[in-house]
Amino acid sequence: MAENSSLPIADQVEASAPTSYAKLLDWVKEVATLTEPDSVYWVDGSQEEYDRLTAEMVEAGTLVKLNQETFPNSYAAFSDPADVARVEDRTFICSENEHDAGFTNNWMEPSKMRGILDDAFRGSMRGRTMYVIPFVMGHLDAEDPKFGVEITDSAYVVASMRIMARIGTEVLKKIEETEAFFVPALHSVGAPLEEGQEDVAWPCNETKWIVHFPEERSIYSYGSGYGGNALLGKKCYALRIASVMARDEGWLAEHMLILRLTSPEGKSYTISGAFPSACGKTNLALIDPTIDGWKAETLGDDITWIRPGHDGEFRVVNPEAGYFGVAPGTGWSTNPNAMRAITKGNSIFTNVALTDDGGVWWEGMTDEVPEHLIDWQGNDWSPESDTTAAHPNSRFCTPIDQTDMLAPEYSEPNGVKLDAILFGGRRKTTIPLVTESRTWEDGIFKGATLSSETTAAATGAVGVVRRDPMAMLPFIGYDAGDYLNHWVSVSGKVDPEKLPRIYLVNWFRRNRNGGFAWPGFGENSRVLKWVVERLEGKADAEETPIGFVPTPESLDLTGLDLDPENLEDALAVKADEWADEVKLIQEWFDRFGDSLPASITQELDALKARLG
Ligand code: GTP
Ligand code: SPV
Ligand code: MN
Repeated sequence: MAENSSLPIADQVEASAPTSYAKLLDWVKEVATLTEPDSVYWVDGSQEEYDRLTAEMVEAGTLVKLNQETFPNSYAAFSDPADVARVEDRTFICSENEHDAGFTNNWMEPSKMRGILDDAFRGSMRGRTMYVIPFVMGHLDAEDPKFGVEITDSAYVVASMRIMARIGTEVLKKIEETEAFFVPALHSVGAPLEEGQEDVAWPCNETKWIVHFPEERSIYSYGSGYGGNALLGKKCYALRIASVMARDEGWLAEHMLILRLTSPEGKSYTISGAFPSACGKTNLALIDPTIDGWKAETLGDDITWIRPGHDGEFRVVNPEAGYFGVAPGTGWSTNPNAMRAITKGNSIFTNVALTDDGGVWWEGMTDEVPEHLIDWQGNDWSPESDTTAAHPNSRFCTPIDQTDMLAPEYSEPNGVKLDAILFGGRRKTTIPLVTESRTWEDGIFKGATLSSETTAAATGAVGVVRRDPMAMLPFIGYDAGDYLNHWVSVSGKVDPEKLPRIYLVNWFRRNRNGGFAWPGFGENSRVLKWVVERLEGKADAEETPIGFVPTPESLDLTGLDLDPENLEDALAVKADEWADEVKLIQEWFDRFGDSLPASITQELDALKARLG
């Protein structure tokens, strides 16, 4: 804590800062002067510090300490019921020119937005501690480490950031030594405490602002304490701001998992997958293959940075250090690898339910439903209750290095060669279980037209089909047409022979009776096997107007009790559904105006011609 509190806050910062790096010091002083915290604390990232902060939060009622035997060193937090997900309608890209934000983003003139933010942040940390968190996305010893400093008045954010990113003293030292650029990321829950006012367990503000200035590469987040709104290294930096850096520097920042798959012959492949929020990334990243002899290892579950390597290949790296995973549906039968990582401890759960023995529970965790729980809103709950015990967007926050199946390549600062990309969404109809792109250009087209039914990961209606290009709709930090052009141009930096093959997948298609046509989860390994065998030139496929779809015999279904009707429904390419789909794609493309790459519109023309 800053000593000598009779001094103005900026002088306190000057006197107590563990750095003399002027760029950083000046910004911290400026923010402290604006937000007027009681004190300023520089986060070192140590275990002692984490233990102290979590103990303080238990004392304050923000965290509940869980049963130390079943969930060692773990805590549960419960948010304000109005602060449970990303707020896309309050998220802004404030580029100098409106065009540069594109039609997929909210935009406001930067000077006007700065005025609004100045007013919001003025005095917003009164009565609170201001924490300064130096962090790096990716490895500290990467060729080009990407630094950030988050200032926040939330200890929950500090503790969560320690799980999600590499933070603290080592990072600060490196920023200082190399006089590095860092993304200034300012966060406040927007709930100043007046003299004598008592705090609440989850302070936040009804008004929320999640704002990015892409040219300056800065982030301002106000009013929310939740996930992607507040842990600014994640979606705000590693996707929105990083996508702009990537555009300018010739790489890609993507909303993708990364999985290593090794065949029984011992050949390894790296596969990344872009699925919209709550559409299966974490589950696939932690897959437990149901087919003999195939080994899966995790590299990342949410964000992937793809860079052209030195040998004409694309290389992928996971810039994060933890999971912020959807709890419901993560269970011992569907995702035992996630459950093993979570129950090793050191986790923070948000908006899950509490069991009577001091543990946590959520829908789908166990087949047996507990007789009594305290639900995420603090009410008694029983299986007869007509609400869910855990919020549908409740989350576990767990260090990735607790994963038994973590790939050794996770510690490679400059990543591994990428062999295949999956684009996937949640579609009840139309999109087959898996389709191989005809060409790289067709693959970009498939990414550009990706669509999915909306989920609880963001506020707003659930279950509405929307286009979600490369699963990046809420995360592209600039014009969507420019983004697709960038995908086309970055491909030119890679040896055409070494471009990954692109697949469209859909685990969520319904059968003729309305149930899931495909069992999903571990059984998706059968699809991955087909993908690898296609890369190796071994698996059969049927050529359809939309691309190559497995013949029923080419999928390994050994030991799977799958009704042939289900398989047929999962793989069908239906002319009437595609006639409707093409119209929707055309409407989607019309929204881009003339910023869509010509190669992508050509793909649509070619698809129409093939469909006849
Ligand atoms: P974010 O972390 O929000 O980006 O989500 P995510 O893409 O990591 O999704 P996640 O793996 O957490 O899955 C979201 C929901 O989809 C969970 O409720 C899962 O149980 C469910 N799910 C995941 N994979 C499958 C699958 O193969 N089939 C079916 N039917 N459901 C799945
Ligand atoms: C998502 O919504 O894609 C998430 C959760 O991974 S959040 O961190 O809130 O963005
Ligand atoms: Mn996830």
